[in-house]
Amino acid sequence: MTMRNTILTTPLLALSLSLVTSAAWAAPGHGGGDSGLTDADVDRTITLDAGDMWFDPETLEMAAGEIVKFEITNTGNLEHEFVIGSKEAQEEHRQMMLNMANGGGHDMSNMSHGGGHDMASMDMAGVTIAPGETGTLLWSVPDNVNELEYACNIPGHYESGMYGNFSL
Ligand SMILES: [Cu+2]
Repeated sequence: MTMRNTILTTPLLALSLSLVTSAAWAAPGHGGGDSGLTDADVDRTITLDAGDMWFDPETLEMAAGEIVKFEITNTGNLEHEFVIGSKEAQEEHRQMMLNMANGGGHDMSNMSHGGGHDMASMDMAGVTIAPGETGTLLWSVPDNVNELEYACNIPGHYESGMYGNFSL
């Protein structure tokens, strides 16, 4: 009896674990990477173009503490994402995207990934943008913004040069 239970529950457990993992990337959000921010808080609006394997501009000058609104227009023919995070976090996210590409769909229209031991460098915010669409993201600029980058982590895109840097 116990043997049978063990055999039956193992695949279910594996399934629910994978659901939890992708749910962490699908948004507790209402419209921004930092929950609680609204348009009324915005100090500056920054517009970017996302093309097929590039961002324009490739460098953004930021001021720590300001609240910015990114408006990213996808002028390409492919889906892209605009994700902010440390190089390490981006790499981790790319790995996750690869795994998801092999394992089914994902909804990252708006994600916020907290946790980990180093909150400042692990925190990520991002938006996924369909071709021809404009995505928006509200973000409070951290002190270490110059250590972060923005990137598209859809498999192959970052490797083709689809990322940019922040300067202070
Ligand atoms: Cu892309």
